[in-house]
Amino acid sequence: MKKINEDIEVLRTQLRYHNHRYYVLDDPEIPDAAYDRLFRELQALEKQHPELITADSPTQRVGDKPLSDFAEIKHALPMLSLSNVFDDEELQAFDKRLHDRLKDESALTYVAEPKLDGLAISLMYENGVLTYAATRGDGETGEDVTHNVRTIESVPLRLLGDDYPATLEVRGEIYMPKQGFAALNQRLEANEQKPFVNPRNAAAGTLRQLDPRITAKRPLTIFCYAVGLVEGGELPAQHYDVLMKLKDWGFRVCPEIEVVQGAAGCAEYYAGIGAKRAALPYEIDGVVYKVNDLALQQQLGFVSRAPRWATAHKFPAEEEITTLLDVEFQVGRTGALTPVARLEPVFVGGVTVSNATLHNMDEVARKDVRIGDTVIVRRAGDVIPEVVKPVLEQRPADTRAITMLTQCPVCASEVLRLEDEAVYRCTGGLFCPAQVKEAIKHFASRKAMNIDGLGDKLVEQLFEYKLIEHVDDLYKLEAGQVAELERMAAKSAKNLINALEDSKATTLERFIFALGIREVGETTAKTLARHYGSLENVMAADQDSLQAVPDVGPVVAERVFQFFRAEHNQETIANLRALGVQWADYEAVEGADLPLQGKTFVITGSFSRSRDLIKVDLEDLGAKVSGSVSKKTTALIAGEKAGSKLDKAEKLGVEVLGETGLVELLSQ
Ligand code: I6G
Repeated sequence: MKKINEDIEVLRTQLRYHNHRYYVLDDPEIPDAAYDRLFRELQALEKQHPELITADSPTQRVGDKPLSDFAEIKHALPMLSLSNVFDDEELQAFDKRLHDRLKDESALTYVAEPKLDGLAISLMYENGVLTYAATRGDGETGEDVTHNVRTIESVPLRLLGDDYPATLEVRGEIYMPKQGFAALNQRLEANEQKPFVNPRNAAAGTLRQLDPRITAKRPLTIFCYAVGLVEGGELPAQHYDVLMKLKDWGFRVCPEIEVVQGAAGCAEYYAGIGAKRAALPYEIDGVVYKVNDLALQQQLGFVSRAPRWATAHKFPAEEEITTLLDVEFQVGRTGALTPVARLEPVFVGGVTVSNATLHNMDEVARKDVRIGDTVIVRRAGDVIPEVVKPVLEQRPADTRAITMLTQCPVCASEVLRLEDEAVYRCTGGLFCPAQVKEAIKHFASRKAMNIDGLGDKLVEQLFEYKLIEHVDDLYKLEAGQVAELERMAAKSAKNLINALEDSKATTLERFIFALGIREVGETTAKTLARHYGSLENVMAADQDSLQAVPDVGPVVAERVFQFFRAEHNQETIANLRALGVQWADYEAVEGADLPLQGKTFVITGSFSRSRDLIKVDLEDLGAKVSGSVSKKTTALIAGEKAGSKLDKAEKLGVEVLGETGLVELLSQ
């Protein structure tokens, strides 16, 4: 029996170690299959000897019975809230208050951390074993959510090391990563269940599940940020060192945390995290600054249930309410008319917004928006501001319906909606200055001719002063003319002429993409270039030939065919070539298909090299690389830590290749 108990403990220690590597450090040491083997071995031993099962065993994360209710837990120490600052001035005032109170002029050292948009949690450990987990509740008393928190793999059931205090309360934020949130909502929608509005609600809803088996299936995780009650042990004297200690004991601590100096250091951190915000894998709503020195924290104390030594610097709200004053229509490159809301200016997402897109008329109808409505406007990150919906409860009596125009607002040509399209279009084509201007912007853009320095504003000016009327006019520009424009001078004009000159040496796929043929994006342009080898071949292709190109359907074939039949397009192309635009042709691969032609792959997880490079390799062999798994997927290329895409591939019976399989595929 002693031997069995020892074997069980060895397995538990190994499993805890690998769990920590995988869920906390994001750095697994062994493959999933090896972990599963250890896990099953432990399960088998515990099944034979149920009397040896302990609550902190890695097998005991999911209970098997739903609860009927949540019990209440009185916090050992109150869970406080944080004061807020909303701008630099308030941040300076916060810092000054601390200096005044401490009667010390020298810069304070702060720990700056992202403020997660999740749920505050208190985790209590006695002798290194998790005894309960409670929500914040009213700060004095929270709800006992131990059964659910135990299912979160990144919450240790037993602490690592041996220098933790006998009683240790750890506080942190439970949250749902953005990717897991998207996958969960997809799953809910596929099962005709209501999706969650945002990751915070999803995390809250999941944590307040009475059935831990449901929680266990949802991708919750934690960042720990402070300790509460500590008895029977010593902690370091600086907050940052406490966080590092928490890491040693097996807790997940946010990797973005930094030690900064003074209010200036805080402000710099805030700007840095703001710039990174959209790319972070989790939602944050601001940053938190805390005085690093715990003795100073104690000296500063608390005021009205919030610590004086910490504050949250909130990001500006991403949604605001304002009035929709009018709607105008913007004409795009393909003639599509986009309804644009003119708004009572409102400060949202850090800028003043007076225009927001309404996308198209179907969206206008779906959202039931009218001129005069009070509307919710959203601006998140660098995304174009949009009207989310009207506040129907505040609709005035005299609102007006938004109606489509019958004539283009720029060239007065007729506006039509084709049967199979969601948008209305101006029928003016290249007669419409708005469409030509947008076509030139597209031609100059990074993924097309990549004309450095020729941004939208400059195109607007060149157009306004009639220096260009068609794309080929760009290559007739002279430095002297350009230097006359607003915000331009001799040097910037010369740079533009040089950039135009550089852009003349291009590739066939870039040139095809730059032409702005409807429905021909980067990928189709590349496919056409590789398939036909030369522009002459693409121009001469009939619709049957075009439809035989992988991923070119009847609509794209028709667009490409018609584009090259139009005389003005032929003329523009001839002019561009005469002005020096050139590329190297490919060997046409028509008929002799590339080895992976017609096959579609999805790449997920992490590999020994970047996914972009793998994509390029596959595409060079003629494959298509898609973002989502479907029945049509040839195979899923799954690296380490593949998530929901792997589940979906397995469910649909799609072949799955690991990194070795990929290497074999490419070498074949
Ligand atoms: O609500 C909170 C979020 C994040 C906090 C907090 C925090 O630190 C990163 N820290 C404290 C001390 C409190 N609330 C009270």
